[in-house]
Amino acid sequence: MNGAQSLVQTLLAGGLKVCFANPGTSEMHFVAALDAHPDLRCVLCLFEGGATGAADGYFRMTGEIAATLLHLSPGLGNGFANLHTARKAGSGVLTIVGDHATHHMAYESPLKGDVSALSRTIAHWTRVSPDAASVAGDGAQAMAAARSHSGQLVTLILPADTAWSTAQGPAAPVPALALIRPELARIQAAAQTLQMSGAALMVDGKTLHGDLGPLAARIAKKTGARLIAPYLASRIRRGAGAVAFERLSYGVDENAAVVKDVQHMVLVGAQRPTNFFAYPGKASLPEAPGTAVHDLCSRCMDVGYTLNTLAECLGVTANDDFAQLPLVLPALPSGPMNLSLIGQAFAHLLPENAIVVDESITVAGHLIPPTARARAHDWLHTTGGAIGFGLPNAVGAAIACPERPVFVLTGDGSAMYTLQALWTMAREQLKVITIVFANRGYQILRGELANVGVTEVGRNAVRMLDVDKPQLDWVKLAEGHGVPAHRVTDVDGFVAALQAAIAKSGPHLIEVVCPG
Ligand SMILES: Cc1ncc(C[n+]2csc(CCOP(=O)(O)OP(=O)(O)O)c2C)c(N)n1
Repeated sequence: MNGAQSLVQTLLAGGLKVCFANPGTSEMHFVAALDAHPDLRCVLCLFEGGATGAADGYFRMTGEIAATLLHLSPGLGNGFANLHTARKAGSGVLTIVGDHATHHMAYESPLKGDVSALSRTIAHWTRVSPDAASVAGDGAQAMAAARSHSGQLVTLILPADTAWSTAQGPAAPVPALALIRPELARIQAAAQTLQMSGAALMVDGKTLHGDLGPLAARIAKKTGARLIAPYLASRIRRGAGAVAFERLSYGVDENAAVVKDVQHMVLVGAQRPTNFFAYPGKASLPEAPGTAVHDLCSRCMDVGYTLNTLAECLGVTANDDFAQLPLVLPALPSGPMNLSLIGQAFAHLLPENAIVVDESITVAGHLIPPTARARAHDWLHTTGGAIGFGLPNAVGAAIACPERPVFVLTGDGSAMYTLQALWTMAREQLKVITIVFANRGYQILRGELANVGVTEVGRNAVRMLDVDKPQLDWVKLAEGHGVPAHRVTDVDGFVAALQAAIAKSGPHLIEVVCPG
């Protein structure tokens, strides 16, 4: 058995099911070892950002880690932006990077680079396997690290000779670290704080989509505290039956308005709210000066224990009721192109238990409100603010949940970053419906230019913000990747295309030609 085989068997023994891959020569022994184990699903992504984004989507929907297989430092670099987004989402990802054989590193070969240094700027845990005998043990440790602290980014770097040299055999799985818990006295104090006037319970992570959501809502109801979720959630349950979370906002002023009356902000599994960007003369933090921020339980700690203990302190029981959203479907609209009506049509047609991956940037304001009370669904945001997350994330979500339809809402600018994910959707026959809002530009940046005080927009600015001349043809781009597609220019066309896409199997793309 060689090092690569010992690693694959270790990963399988540890419960790994999927590897999103973009291999090269230095990973060929690993590829050969994977070939002997069809029970580990290998998905080719055609770009490393596709692989890392898919692993993020997979974790968001399963709470389980997937692996990515990347090629030296250029491969890891290509995967960086979506690792950044995964980190902000709190996702665990096991990244395996092949590197040159140890003796080859003495020379300046074309692909030589500092993989460790690159990894350490983004990953929580980085290790270079020193020899074939260590690879299996390092693999088991890497899996444990990726599952620890509720999910971490982990990079295991395999010099090619550690993969091809003789190894002893696979290693037994290593358990993830136990989650750290806040002291009981701090939880008891927080229970008191939540009953004070102006208190808010800020939650994030799995509280937004699992059983902990109703628990947090019951705590909020019992104490009178507001229950607030971030603007960008890695995954939030929405629609009929979901918890009615208040949400923070994108804009600095809107964000400040949400929390202006909060005097005590209790964070449980949530980070301190921070505005997206700094602007001249505007604050970085949304809360009013003097607001007390109580960091009770960080998101890498034991959020379940903390909320359950808070509930015990307060006498909250599973029989207490809490505010749940009712089903309210807008009527099916028709007429000329109008983004508000497109939002209503989407809300009307969204199937039960769908997954929505949202990178629709400026169009989101038309899509989020009407879907709030649609059929129950999960909504995944671009937590890291780095565009190019949507299509790959949908690949991972669809592989994680093959029985659920996945919708990607994306701007045309964002979709261009990682459009080769369409090919993976076609090859794997994933039920992903991609809706591209083709406003032919970076619309949000036009607004941001105005935000920094620019009133005269000249040739250079226009040429950096318009995605036009030549015009992108999303139908041809999709078809060229093996995904059937429609272009729609009015609401009726959108309704018909979406109904048809929902009714059939496999992926589909709808290009919505819309104003900026
Ligand atoms: C990796 C990365 N590069 C650049 C940006 C800056 N940026 C933010 S939004 C955006 C354009 C988005 O355009 P599109 O997806 O078409 O959405 P629209 O603004 O038109 O609604 C850009 C370039 C970013 N957020 N991330």
